[in-house]
Formats: sequence, C-alpha cells, structure tokens
Amino acid sequence: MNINLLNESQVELLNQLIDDSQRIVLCCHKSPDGDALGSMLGWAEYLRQRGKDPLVVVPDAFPDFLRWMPGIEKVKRYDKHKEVLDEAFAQAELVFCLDFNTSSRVMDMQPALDSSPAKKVLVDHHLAPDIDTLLTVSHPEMSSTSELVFRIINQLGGFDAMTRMGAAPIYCGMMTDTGGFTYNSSRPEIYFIIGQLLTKGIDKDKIYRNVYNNYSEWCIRMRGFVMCQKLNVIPEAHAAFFSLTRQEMRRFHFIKGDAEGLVNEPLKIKKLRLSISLREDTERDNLVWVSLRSVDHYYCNTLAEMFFNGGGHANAAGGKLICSMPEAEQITWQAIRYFAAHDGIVRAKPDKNDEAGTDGSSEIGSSENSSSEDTSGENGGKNFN
Ligand SMILES: [Mn+2]
Repeated sequence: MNINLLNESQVELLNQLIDDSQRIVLCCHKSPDGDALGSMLGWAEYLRQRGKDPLVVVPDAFPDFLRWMPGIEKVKRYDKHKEVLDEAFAQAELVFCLDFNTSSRVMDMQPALDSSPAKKVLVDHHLAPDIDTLLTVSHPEMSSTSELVFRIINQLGGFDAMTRMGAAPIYCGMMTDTGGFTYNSSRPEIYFIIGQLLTKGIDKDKIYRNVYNNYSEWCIRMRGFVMCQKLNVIPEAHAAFFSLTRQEMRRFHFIKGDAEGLVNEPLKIKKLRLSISLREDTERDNLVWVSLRSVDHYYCNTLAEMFFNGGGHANAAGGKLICSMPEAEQITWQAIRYFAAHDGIVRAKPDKNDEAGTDGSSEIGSSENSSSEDTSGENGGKNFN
C-alpha cells in the first residue's frame, strides 16, 4: 500500500533540513493531547535514530494518562522552564510544529515560537495552516498528526529502524484522535499502518487500557454526577449539553484530564447528533471552555465558529466564551436552537481559502435571529427549569 505523502523535492528538502541542523526543537499545542505528544515523541525518536538530539517542548501540562509514553520524561514544559526554552527557541536551527495550525495555539509560548529565527516545518491535520514555514505538511483529511508522522518516517526510509519506543506513541496518537478508532477512522490506510506498528511489538490492548481505563475514583464519580445531574437533553433538536463549574470540579477533586472525552458521552443516546460541553476554567474567572461533538453530516465546527469563538473539525470542534456560566448556557441554547431550526443540517464546512464560504456564513447568521425567536419559548421554557 502506498502511504507516501511528500513529493520528491519535499523529501529532499526535509532530509536536507534534518541533516543540516543540530539544534532541533519540536513543539505542539497547549494542553497537549495523545496525538500532540504521540506525534512529537514518535518524530523525536526517529530524529534520534538519525543522530540528532531534539528538544521536545510542550506549552503546559499534559494529562496523567499519557505519562506512560516512552520518552515522555525528556519532554520540557514551557510554563515551568520559560527562560531556558526561550533561549532554545532563539538558538534553534530547525523547529517542527506538530499538531497545530497557527502559532496562537501554543499560547504563552507564541512569542518564543514566532520570533525564533529557525527554519520551520509544520506537520498537522487541522484546517487552514497559518505558520510561516519552509515546509508545510497539512492533511486535514487524516486521522491524526501521528499518522502523518508515521507516513513521513516510512517515506524517509525510517521504518526498519523504528523501535517499540517510536511505534507506541504513534499508535497512541492515532488511537486518541479517533476515540479508539470509533470516528474519523474509516480509511484502510489507518489499519495498514496499525499492522505495521504491531510488528514493532507494541501492546495495543495495554495502550488502550493505559489511556482509557486509567481514571481515578473521583474522576469516575464526577463523570457519573455530570451525566446524572447536569445533562440537558433536547430530543427535538437531537442535541444535548452539560456544564461543569469550578465549584463542582473542586467537589470532585478535579485534575487536568478528568473531563477528557466526556463530551462524547451524550452521543451514546439514541438519535443524538450534537453534544456540547461547557467547563469553567480552573483559574480564570469568566472563562468557559467549550467542546462540541457531532455525528455524520451534522457539522459542529460551524456552530463553534458562529457561537463559541472557535472552530475545528466537522465532527469535533471547540471554542471559548468570555462570560459567566449562566451566560454561556444561554449562548449554548441559542446555538442548539439554531441547530434545530436548520434541521440539524448546518452548511458544509467550506474548503480552506473558500471565499464564498465566508459569505455564506454571515448570510446564515443573519437569518438566525428570526428562526431562534420561533423556538426560544418552547425550548427555553421546557429545559431551563
Ligand atoms: Mn491531532
């Protein structure tokens, strides 16, 4: 099976950049997930096999259930080692940006990244890459950045030398970005790659347990509480949402990662098409993090853009609101009413650089007021009490 991604000149350029650089930095987005870490660790291991000593940097903390990953002990947190890492970015010859499309996604690390004189290479599967690079490998149709990393290593001839240490993080990234291969994972190449990774001796069942069956007791209790006490289901809209306040998080001894994937849970309800979660920031007042999930052709990234200052993939998107939780809930009701008023069929996400798409969005936006008026009394009255 041909899983190559790069053309000949890209292969040559990438090989040359690696060969010519000694000070190499790898970085990913804030709140690193399995794919961000998996793609970085897999790529770092490959670079080590080429005699390099890359520095792997994350903007901030990553969840506990990823701590088993081989190579994770070498990862440096920017929020804890700002000065050293500022210097590393300033001195770097080559920076790999993995699993993010725009430098604002690295948050406080952005000035260091933007001002780094290094040559940059971006490998990512989010829409509309927007970083000044020498080489951009962007494939939004792919399961994960980890999949891209595997394909690139393979194309550069690194597969034979790949060890379990390199294979396990890549598998983990592919697994976590597809919810354990339950969404965005129907292309046959994915299973070909998994087959290849298995030949390196990874224990895929154990990786699954490490990630998904690794909750604390408090976490499981919190998740049960949210589903039991906090879930609003709006059957006529085929939608559901829940909120999680800081006070509730405190009650359940919340630690980072405890709410991970919880937004997928309501989609297990028959006929549900859309799930939205609202979570107060653990430190900042009036900051609410929003996650959206949907199924099939019911797009949630459009809602994320229109209502939640965000965006993302067609079926998995996010955003944030600068307001109180009650206000955030009101906005969520509006979004769900909009979703229902359009029969749950929100316009297809336009291709990047599609100017017509931008126009289309404002057009639909202006019709939103009238249609939301129609349903507000009905939905609001019934479910807010
Ligand atoms: Mn990813």
